[in-house]
Amino acid sequence: MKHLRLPRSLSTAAVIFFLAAAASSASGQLLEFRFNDSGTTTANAGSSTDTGAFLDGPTATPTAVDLHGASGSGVSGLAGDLAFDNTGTTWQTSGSSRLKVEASTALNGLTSFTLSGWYKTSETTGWAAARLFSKNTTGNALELYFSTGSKAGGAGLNLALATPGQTTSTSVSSGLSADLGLADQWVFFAVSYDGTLTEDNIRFYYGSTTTEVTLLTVGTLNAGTLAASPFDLNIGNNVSNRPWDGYLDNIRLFGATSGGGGALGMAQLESWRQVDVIPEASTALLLMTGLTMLMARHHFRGRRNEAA
Ligand SMILES: [Ca+2]
Ligand SMILES: [Ca+2]
Repeated sequence: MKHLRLPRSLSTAAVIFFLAAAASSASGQLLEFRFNDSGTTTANAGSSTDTGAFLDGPTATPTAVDLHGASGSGVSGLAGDLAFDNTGTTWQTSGSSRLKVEASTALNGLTSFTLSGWYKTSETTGWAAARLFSKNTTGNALELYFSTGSKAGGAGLNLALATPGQTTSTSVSSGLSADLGLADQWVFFAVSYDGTLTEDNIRFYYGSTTTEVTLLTVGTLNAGTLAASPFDLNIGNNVSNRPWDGYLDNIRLFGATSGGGGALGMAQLESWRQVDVIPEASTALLLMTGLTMLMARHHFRGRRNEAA
């Protein structure tokens, strides 16, 4: 009978470290909205103190609303997985409902970051100008929005950032992509920014529930470190009239205040995609992998002791 042979360097401590590292993959994860709760607010599972509130109506006098979708409306489709349902809006013409992160501090001082999440809509046209993320629309400090979009023509995402000293932002486009424009199914999106680099520092990615994360476009936006900003971060709209007319789920911000580590790579993003698609299976697989390594380690030690 053949036995699994493991390198001598593999210790139980290393296995435990592996499990701990896997479990703490949330490091640098500042915002995470999964929407699997209820009411007019929603929990932020990230490390920042920011909180999310669903609002509708005029900026000065908004109304608290519950924009949780039904059970099973989330990316996994499992019972208990809810999405942010913003379908009550109409593209660009009406609807101010949004997830408001009041006076968000999560983006302040970041040298690198990644915005990621999932969107889904049955609407086939009119995506242009819809906001996924919007902070400080007056100066367009940071926005991620559709530059164009329709089921037939594909869609493009724009990341806009205000560089230091500018009053208006500069934007970079993902270009037109059929994969970003899929209607009636969940689309995984991510855009990373590495402010420690002055060129080729923006990357747009996409994926789906059945397609692995793929790099779509590399671009340049020389904006350096993000300035501290007292403004609200709105998700799924700007302040009032650029709604994403559809569903959103598992909205995340990763970031670092020094270095480029906040700009996640394709493999890291693919791990998150897999966790989102089959959360239970991913957790079970992780635990099984760890247990198998531990059992193999103890078996190997047992064989060594027999041979000694
Ligand atoms: Ca969810
Ligand atoms: Ca609608």
